Amino acid sequence: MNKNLPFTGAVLLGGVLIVGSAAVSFAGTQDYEFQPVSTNVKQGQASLVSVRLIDKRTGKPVSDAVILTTRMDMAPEGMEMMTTPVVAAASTEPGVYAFKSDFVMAGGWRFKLAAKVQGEPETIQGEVVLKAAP
Ligand SMILES: [Cu+2]
Repeated sequence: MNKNLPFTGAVLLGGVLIVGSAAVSFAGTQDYEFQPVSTNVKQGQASLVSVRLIDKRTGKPVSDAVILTTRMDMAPEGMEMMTTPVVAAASTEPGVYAFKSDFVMAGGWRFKLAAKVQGEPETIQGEVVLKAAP
């Protein structure tokens, strides 16, 4: 029995290490959330879309994020392959990230974002669902 103890200890230690590092990164990105300023957007060219990035621990907006990637598609309507370009636009207030996009079809659009936040090693991922109408 004694001979098995060191082996058991090593396995336990390995398990703790893996669980520990996963918990740390998971907790970090979970602390942030993208929220639509408004879910309603205007159908047509160059429509404005604004999302707020908040730190859920404080409820405060995060103003120093760098948006890495964006994707706009019609997944909510079963048209995931239907995408439209997104370009950055002037922000209206700290913690709000503004974009322009061409909503060529009315209905539900999914806006996916990835961002880097100061002090957070993991990339923040999020998505919001918008409704385009004339
Ligand atoms: Cu469509």
